[in-house]
Amino acid sequence: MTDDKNEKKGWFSKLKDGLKKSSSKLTEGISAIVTKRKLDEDMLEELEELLITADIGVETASSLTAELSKSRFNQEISPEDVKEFFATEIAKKIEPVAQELTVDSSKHPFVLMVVGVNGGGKTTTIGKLSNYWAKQGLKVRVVAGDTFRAAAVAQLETWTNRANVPLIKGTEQGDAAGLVYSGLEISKSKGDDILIIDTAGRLQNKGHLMEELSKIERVIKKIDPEAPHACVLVLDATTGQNAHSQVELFKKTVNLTGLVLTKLDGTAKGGVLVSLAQKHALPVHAVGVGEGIDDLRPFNPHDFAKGLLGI
Ligand SMILES: Nc1nc2c(ncn2[C@@H]2O[C@H](COP(=O)(O)OP(=O)(O)OP(=O)(O)O)[C@@H](O)[C@H]2O)c(=O)[nH]1
Ligand SMILES: [Mg+2]
Repeated sequence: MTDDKNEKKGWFSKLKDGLKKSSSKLTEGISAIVTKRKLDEDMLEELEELLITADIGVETASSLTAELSKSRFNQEISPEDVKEFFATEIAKKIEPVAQELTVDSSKHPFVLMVVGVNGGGKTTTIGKLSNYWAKQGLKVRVVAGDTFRAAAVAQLETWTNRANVPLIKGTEQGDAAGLVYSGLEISKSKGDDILIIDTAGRLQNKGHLMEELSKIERVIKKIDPEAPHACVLVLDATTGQNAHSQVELFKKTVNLTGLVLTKLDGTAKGGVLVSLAQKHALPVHAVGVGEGIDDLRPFNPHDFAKGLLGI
């Protein structure tokens, strides 16, 4: 998740490429709508519909077009002007939620729990984060709290091996909360900086798995009442508006502190990040733009908004 200047350009083009499916829908739409020279009611209405179909959310879409109307109604306008205007306004809207996941160094360890539905990208994100923090010289350890799915531990181990961080494993189908409890004890005794807890993917209809999550949270608190210090929900951007119900669902079970949005490469639904930011006011820590170990980056609202509008 580095963000230094040399890498900045490469990273931006990667984000822009990733968002191409989302942005081409918007830019082609804008070019098709903004054909007349002066901004009128019809154009505004069509632009609003276009923004809604790009998953930006109804409220945000109408507020963006209202602002455009206020500043440019009946004035000459080009598709480029509209793109620039939307990119600037979107960046302003999402700026408040862009907060990097910071590790509180006074905690030993800083406990990070990672939750989400099946296949959202939890394990992959943990692999990327472990690597990032380990490279910074922090002592990272991971607990394979997904004891539910057979191949889960092996998959996680591939990542922790790559990142060169230790992994705590239990038995298949074993008690996840028990494993997390002993994992945290070990981590404390070793003086780790960070303990990351992977969990099994779960859906609403799997009540026992949701209950298991709150149990994990409870056993962590027995050792450290302030932990977990962060509980991040990993959301797959390709699910579009469905992401909202996932946030609501997990909020009910655990104390969510932030979001990571994965698979922004190759989705036409990247706009959902804007409506998520508006609706839930949860920090967006990072975005995933690929399956590689370096394909997780801090969420930069300006880059994202530009990428979304294909600028
Ligand atoms: N293209 C792309 N693929 C990703 C990204 N993040 C994760 N994936 C892929 O998504 C798939 C699922 O990722 P996992 O990390 O296994 O997801 P999970 O949430 O741990 O899944 P479960 O443990 O089954 O709940 C894998 O094939 C990953 O390589 C991303 O940012 N971009
Ligand atoms: Mg997993």
